[in-house]
Amino acid sequence: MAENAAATANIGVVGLAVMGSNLARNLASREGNTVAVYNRSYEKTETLLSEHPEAGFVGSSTVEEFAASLQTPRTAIIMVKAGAGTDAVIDQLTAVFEPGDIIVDGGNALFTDTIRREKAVRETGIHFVGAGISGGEEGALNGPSIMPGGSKESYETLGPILSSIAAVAEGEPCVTHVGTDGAGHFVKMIHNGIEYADMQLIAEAYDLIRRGTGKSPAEIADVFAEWNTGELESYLIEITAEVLRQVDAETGKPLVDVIVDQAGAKGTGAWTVQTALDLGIPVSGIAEAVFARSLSSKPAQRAAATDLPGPSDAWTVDDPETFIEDVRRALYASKIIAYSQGFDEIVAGAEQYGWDIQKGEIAKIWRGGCIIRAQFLNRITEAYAENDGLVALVTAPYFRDAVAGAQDSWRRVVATAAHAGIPAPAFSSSLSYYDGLRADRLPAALVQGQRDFFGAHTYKRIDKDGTFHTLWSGDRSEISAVDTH
Ligand code: NBP
Repeated sequence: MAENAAATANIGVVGLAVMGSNLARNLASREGNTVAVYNRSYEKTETLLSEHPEAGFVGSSTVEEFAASLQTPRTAIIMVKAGAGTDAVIDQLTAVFEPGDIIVDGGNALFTDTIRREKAVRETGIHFVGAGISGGEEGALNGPSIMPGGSKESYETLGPILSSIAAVAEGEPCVTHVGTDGAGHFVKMIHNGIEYADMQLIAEAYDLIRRGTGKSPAEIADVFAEWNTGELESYLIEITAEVLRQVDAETGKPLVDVIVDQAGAKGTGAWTVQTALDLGIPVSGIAEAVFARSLSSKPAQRAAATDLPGPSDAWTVDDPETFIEDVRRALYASKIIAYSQGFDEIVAGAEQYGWDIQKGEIAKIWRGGCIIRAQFLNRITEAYAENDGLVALVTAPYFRDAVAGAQDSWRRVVATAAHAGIPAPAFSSSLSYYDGLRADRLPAALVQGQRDFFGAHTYKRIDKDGTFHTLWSGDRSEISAVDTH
C-alpha cells in the first residue's frame, strides 16, 4: 500500500482495552509522537478519542484506514487478548502493511507462538517483534518494563520509541533488546514465574506471622512497611502493606479477611513451570507457588479435608520479635532461590533457542516499571557483571553471604511451620532446593540403581569411565557389573 497523504502518525496501537489505551496515551504524551489507534469494535476507539482529546490520536474504524494513517515504514503495537485474537490481528495487518514495516505484539503471548509468528511474518518481509510488557495498567500508562525480542534491525527503529515510554530506573530506561524471535516473551514469562514465587513467599510470611504472633493484618502491614526500608524493598512488599491495611467499607473488617482465599491465575506461571520441565530446570519455588494457587482453588477437596488430623497443640511463638526477624530472613533467602531458579531457566532457554541474552541487562530492566521491581535486582546485575558464566546465581559471593546470614532463621522457620502444621510450600521447597544443590552426595545414586534394576537404564561409576549395568537377579554372589561401552 502506498503512503497516504494523510499518513500523520509515527506509531500505532491496535487493541484499546485497558492496556492498549494506556500504552497509547503513554506514547502520545511523549514529545514528537503522533499515535494512530484502532480497535476491532469501534466503540472503544470512540471512547478513547472523546475522553482524551489532548492526546491528538488519529482514530480509524478500519484496518485499511489505520495502515494509511501511519508513516512508512509503519510501526504498530498489538495489545489484544493473547491467542486467537493476536493471530487475527496479525493476519489483518500483514494484509495491509508492506515489507519493512514492523508489527509488535505487546500482549502476553506464549513465546513458542511468538517464534512461530515471527517466522511466518518474516516471510512477508514485514518485521515481527514479540515484546513482553510488565507493569499492569498503571505501568502501561506511566512507564512499563519492556522486553522486546525480534530482529536487531527492527530494534533500531523500535528501541528509541520503546525507550521513550519505558519506566526509568536510576536514569536508565527499562528496556533492552532481549534476543531474536521469542526471546522477549520468554523472559517476560520468567518474570511472571518469579512474580508468582515472590507473591507466594510474601503470603507465607504473612500467614506465619499472623498465626504465630496473633498480630492483626494492620499490625502486620507495619511489619511489611518496615521491611520495605531494607534489603527486601520492592513493589510487592510495598503493596502487601497497603493490602493488609485496607479495611472493608461494608463490614469494617480487614479486607484480607473478607476476600475468598482462592487465588486465580492467567497461565504465565504455569507456562514457566511447563517450560522448565521441558528444559529440565528445577524451578521448584515457582512451581510450588503455582501449585499453591491450584490447591487454594479446590474448595471441595479443602472442605473434605478439614477433618484430617494435624498437630494437636495450639501454636504461638514465645518471642514474636525474634520470630518476625526469622521470617524476614527466611523470606529473603527463599526469594534469592526463586530468582536463582528463574535465571537458570533463562540461561537454559537461551541455550536451547540460540538467544544471546544478557542476564545483567534483564535484571536492570526489571528494576523499574514491572511487578517484581526491587532494590536487590542491582545485586543480580553486579553478580553477572563480575562473572557472566555464573552457574547458579545463589553461588555469587553477595548471594552466598546473604543466604549464609539467613540460613539459621530459614531452617527455624521451615521447621516451625512443619511442627505447627502451617503450609509453607515455597519456603520449604526453596530450602530443600538449596540443600540439594550444596549436597556432596545425593540419593540420586539409589535412584540410578533402582532404574537399572527394573529397566536396565544403566549407571555411571564414581571410580571409572563408562556406562554400567548390573545383572541384578539370581544369586547375589553372581551379581556382576557389565560395562556396556
Ligand atoms: P484483554 O486481554 O482483555 O483483550 C481485549 C482486547 O482484545 C480488546 O481490544 C478486544 O477487542 C481485543 N480482541 C479480542 Br478479545 N479478540 C480479538 C480479535 N479476534 N480480533 C481483534 N481484537 C480482538 O485486554 P488487556 O487487559 O488490555 O490486555 C491486552 C494484552 O496485554 C493481553 O495480551 C494481556 O495478556 C496483556 N497484558 C495485560 C496486563 C494487565 O495487567 N491487564 C499486563 C501485561 C500484559 P474488542 O474491544 O473488539 O472486543
